[in-house]
Amino acid sequence: NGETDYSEEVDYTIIGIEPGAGISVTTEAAIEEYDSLQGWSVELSSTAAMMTELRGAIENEEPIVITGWNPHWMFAEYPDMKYLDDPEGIYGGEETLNSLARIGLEEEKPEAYKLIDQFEWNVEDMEAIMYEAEETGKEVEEVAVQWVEDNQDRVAEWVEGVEDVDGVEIELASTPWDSERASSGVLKEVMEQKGFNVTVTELDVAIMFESIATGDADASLGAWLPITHKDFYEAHQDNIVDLGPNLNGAKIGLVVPEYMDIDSIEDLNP
Ligand code: PBE
Repeated sequence: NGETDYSEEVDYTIIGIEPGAGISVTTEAAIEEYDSLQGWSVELSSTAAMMTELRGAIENEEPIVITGWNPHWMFAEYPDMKYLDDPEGIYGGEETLNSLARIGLEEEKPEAYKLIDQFEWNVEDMEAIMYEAEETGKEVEEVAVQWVEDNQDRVAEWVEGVEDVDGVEIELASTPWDSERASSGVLKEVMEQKGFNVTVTELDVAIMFESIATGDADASLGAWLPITHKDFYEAHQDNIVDLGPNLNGAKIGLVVPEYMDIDSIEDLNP
């Protein structure tokens, strides 16, 4: 139907990220499901390596297929990219980033529970932090602290009705992506201003969920639902408290540069 067949040019390879990521699991499912991805594989390494390959491809106007998502700075840095249509719905539609708490947190540390439950922001907030860190070379956590200072009106809504505490320890389980460095960094700063003593630990997604379920960690902001972390969520949902979305409008999928004249995953090997 007129589209270019890029499969040989990209060597039947999707450029992916860390093996522990939800999007890596989802991409394996897409390869199983789509006829157009028969014989394809996903090259798993790291987000940084994927971004390096993307940069090289775009500089040379070569075809490339990556695993992409929002919130991230990739679309600010490379605005001429598009998500491929996903008629089978493997990657789902709009995702939310949900906050999770361990069972018992509400009773044992009610002020922490209340604050975490009240924390919510949006894609633009998170991407602003991620993009500034990328552009300036500053740590995401450092930019997050500045964001809290600059957005005290927003912060006021999260801490409404939350009493100050004196050094209550909080273990936040996070994952190793800038999106969660941003949210955890913001929440840590806000909680510390209320007197909490917050530790953020970056874990594989599977371990993040497990640590909330076992009670090793108090809470996490990094559950991508309903699709990206479906398997992990379903494995642990009876042993975690889902506080609902802290961010709406997230998305994952296969992403290509605009100069590739295809629109759908089904066009990858027409
Ligand atoms: N991500 C970013 C992660 C979660 C945060 C979409 C790359 C994933 O598990 O796929």
